[in-house]
Amino acid sequence: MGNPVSDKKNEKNPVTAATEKVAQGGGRLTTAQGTRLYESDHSLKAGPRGPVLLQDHHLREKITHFDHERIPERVVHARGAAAHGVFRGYGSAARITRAAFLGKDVETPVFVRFSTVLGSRGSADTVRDTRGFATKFYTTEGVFDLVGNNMPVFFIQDAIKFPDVIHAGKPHPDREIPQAQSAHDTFWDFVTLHTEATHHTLWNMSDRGIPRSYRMMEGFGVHTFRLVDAEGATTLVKFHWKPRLGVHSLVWEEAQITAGMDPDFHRRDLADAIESGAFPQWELGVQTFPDTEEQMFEGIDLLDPTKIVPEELAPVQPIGLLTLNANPTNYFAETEQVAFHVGHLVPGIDVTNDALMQGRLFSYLDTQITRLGGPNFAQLPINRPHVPVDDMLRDGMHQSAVHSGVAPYRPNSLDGGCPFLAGADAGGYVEVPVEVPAARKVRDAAASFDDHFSQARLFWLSMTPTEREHIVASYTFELSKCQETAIRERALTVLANIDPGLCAEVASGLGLPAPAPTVPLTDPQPSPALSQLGGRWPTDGRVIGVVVAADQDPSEVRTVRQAVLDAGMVPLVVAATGGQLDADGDPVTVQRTFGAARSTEFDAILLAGAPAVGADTYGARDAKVDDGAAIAGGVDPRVLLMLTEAYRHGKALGAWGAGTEALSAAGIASDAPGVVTAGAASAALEGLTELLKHHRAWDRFTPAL
Ligand code: HDE
Repeated sequence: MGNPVSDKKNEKNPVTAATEKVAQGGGRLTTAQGTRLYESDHSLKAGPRGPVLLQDHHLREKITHFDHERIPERVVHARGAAAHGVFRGYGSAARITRAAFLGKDVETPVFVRFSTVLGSRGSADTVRDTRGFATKFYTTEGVFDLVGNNMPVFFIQDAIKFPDVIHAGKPHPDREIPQAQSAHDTFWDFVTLHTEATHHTLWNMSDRGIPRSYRMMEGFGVHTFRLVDAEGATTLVKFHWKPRLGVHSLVWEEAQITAGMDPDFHRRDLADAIESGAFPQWELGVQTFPDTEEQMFEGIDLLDPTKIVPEELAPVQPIGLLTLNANPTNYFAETEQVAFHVGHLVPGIDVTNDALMQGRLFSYLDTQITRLGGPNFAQLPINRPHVPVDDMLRDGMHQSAVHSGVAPYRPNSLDGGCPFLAGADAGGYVEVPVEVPAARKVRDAAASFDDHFSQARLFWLSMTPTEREHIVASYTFELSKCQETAIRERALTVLANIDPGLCAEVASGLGLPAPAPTVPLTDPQPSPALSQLGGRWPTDGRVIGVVVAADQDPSEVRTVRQAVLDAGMVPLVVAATGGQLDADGDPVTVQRTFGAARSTEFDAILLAGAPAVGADTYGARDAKVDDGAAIAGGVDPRVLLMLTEAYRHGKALGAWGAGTEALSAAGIASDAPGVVTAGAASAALEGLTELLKHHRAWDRFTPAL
């Protein structure tokens, strides 16, 4: 639309005709004004040893711009990684929503940003935390953002408590430690006083808090949304993302070592997978509930974000497929500047009265104004809708649109009445006219919100014994890091209210008496869907370390390396020194050395040989070597450490030929669970891949619980 007169004017307007070429593009270096530069390494000086001249406009421009390169990082979710992709609707949601992008075979470009919550922008990826899972759909009806997490519940039931929970989780205000951790007094002080946080805290303490990969996380919209069909009929839903690769986690020691060895572990994993063509995929699904006046389902309050609806009660129905297929070109322009907002909605998707959601509807816009320096962040390339924008939002910092109308108000006659409004029949967003029952103004919540423990207990009872062991260990670890005994004691009472057995185990680790529950224990039906164990999953993008000896026959290594690639996985050849095997023939590049590698880089290890003790194998050079220790079987002790560590972490190990000697030197029996030995490389890889489908060799562990 727009004013035909002013449109005409614009054809000749050099501003609207300005090119998009404003970024580093491989031509000549220029100033920001486009003037070519002949020199950029020396300031303009009064002689080679003289003072710098104030007139040096290039120096001033370069330094001034640099001085302002940083924008405020996100107050939460500062650390993130993102990717582009496409979402294809199955059409199955068409009966409950008119949203065009959910129609059959409709393809919509998306941008997805994953994040941790607590840490600063430079913090490690593998910390114990909730993960963000935010998706921007550039639909034909405007942008829809699904700003979710990898856990289906939240710490609080009302947005007004968000500053409290985040201040408690962030580093202590005096020393600003610890970074990106919940294992400290203020976090546990808050979550044990404010027991509505119990359910979410339990998810954080479970394996969900330390994902193996962003590609292997579930995502949840958390709140209940309201979908609207073409006739105006409504359905309440909860959104779920189901990863094609299954839900998998690190083990805690692995997460801790990785935080040091490769703080960018998840970021790298996502980018590498996409670059290698192992495109991550998730199915979007909904649990549906009748939109009744009380907004309850099977006794579960749908407006309480600390509650789930077990999938056994309301199955997740698939409605579309997300595929991430391209990495960002520029981290800052895309991943840092992307601005999600729960209020970015399209016709067919509406909100509910969840008080957490309602507060978020305010917060996201508000925070972007500070973070992105003004109200025009929607014009940034990553945030621009892929449909025409015809707003009357004028001026403001960093305005890059050249609004052409002369009448930025409605009604007007000067722009011919444009732009016109659109009713629902013309694609307009019309809020569902839900009844608001007559009520008194109160600062209060429904009585059902007082139940803080029954669903935490449901989660605990749904875990397998191995997963319960991990939960016991993480509570014990975290509470051991608290200085205040009173906080630990209070935490134990919370645990007793989840399960006395859990409480007793953690209490014994802390050396404290186990208190009795203070609420009656409920007897919920476990939800097996909450457990991560027991399935068999694709192995796309999994990393296999191939350990080779110096005198290795390269032909088998070459073949197995190719077989790993052909299976959509990533081989990393590990040897005593860098360089190439068979440099003169068809070379195989060594990607890791024993000195630089750590088992945590690999999902599984294949032993092609039994590497002899290397020339640099002594403690003064590499602290992984204990000079005093006897070296078993003449095998490099760093390989032995790699094997025993991987074994402890439940990782699949495979060997053929001389490789089997390295296994036995490490004290690992060839018939131990999760170990495969074979006469040939292909059989070893086949066995290893089968083991990897289960993620870890769970039968290596005997839980006591
Ligand atoms: Fe957020 N949240 N949040 N949050 N949130 C932000 O917005 C907020 C909540 C989530 O990759 C901020 O742009 C409030 C639940 C993700 O850019 C901020 C409340 C869920 C991301 C904000 C919540 C989320 C954010 C900080 C309590 C899961 C990262 C920077 C009512 C359903 C998005 C920003 C990205 C980011 C506010 C609770 C998910 C401050 C007030 C529940 C994935 O606006």
